[in-house]
Amino acid sequence: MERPSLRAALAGARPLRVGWSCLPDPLAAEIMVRAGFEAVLLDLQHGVIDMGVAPAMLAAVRAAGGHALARIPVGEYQSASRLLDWGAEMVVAPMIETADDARAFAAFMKYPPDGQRSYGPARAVQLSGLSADAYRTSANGSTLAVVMIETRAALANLDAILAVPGIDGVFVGPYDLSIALSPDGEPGLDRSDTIAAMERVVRQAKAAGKVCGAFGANAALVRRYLGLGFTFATLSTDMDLLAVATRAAIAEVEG
Ligand code: 3PY
Ligand code: MG
Repeated sequence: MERPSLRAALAGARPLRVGWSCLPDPLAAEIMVRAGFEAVLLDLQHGVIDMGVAPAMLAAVRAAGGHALARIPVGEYQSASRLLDWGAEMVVAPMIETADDARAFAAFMKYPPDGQRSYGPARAVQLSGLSADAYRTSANGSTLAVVMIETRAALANLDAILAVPGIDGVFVGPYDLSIALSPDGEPGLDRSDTIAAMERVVRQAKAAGKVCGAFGANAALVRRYLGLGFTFATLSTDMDLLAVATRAAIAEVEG
């Protein structure tokens, strides 16, 4: 049976299970898929992953049957094209604040006439199983350009950002967003002002017909954010899962 596209999977009956990868290891990313994540996001912003290891990680996730997502460092829009070339199906751009930021990102994500993505997707073609022509003509629609909403400016400019052609969705970073909203720079992942802002993002994104995701630091927050109506919420990180499982295993032995 043909694997559904990421866009179709995101529109499914239940939210996609999405893992978060910081460690630069294809095997670790593959194991997360085999253990139950249907998609894994490679974090090139805060994780240790770089363009040297990302291609092998994207391939490992996809070979195990998962969808491969990636987050670029702040403002490095040219990396978005490279990650698409190596098989990313969604690219997330952090700290987008204005429609101009979103336009600059979208230009690197979409082939002409929609944008200015340069042509060279040999590996993405291989991983897709499509012909080169079929990949080229479907890529603008099948790969997703997702902007992070995590500052006061981004909230203020949200409708203008959502209206930028080529932007397929938004992704809330609740750490940065809550720090930005707090008068004393304190994070608060389920603080009432953070939740109210996230509800607003969901409402506006859905009204614009866009995908909306959020970073979920743990299971309780994932449930909370999905309850607000987010299309998907990523669950923890590989580093945290390893630490949590290690503590639990030691506690089980030692009681
Ligand atoms: C945030 O919460 O600000 C993030 O970017 C998650 O990594
Ligand atoms: Mg952030």
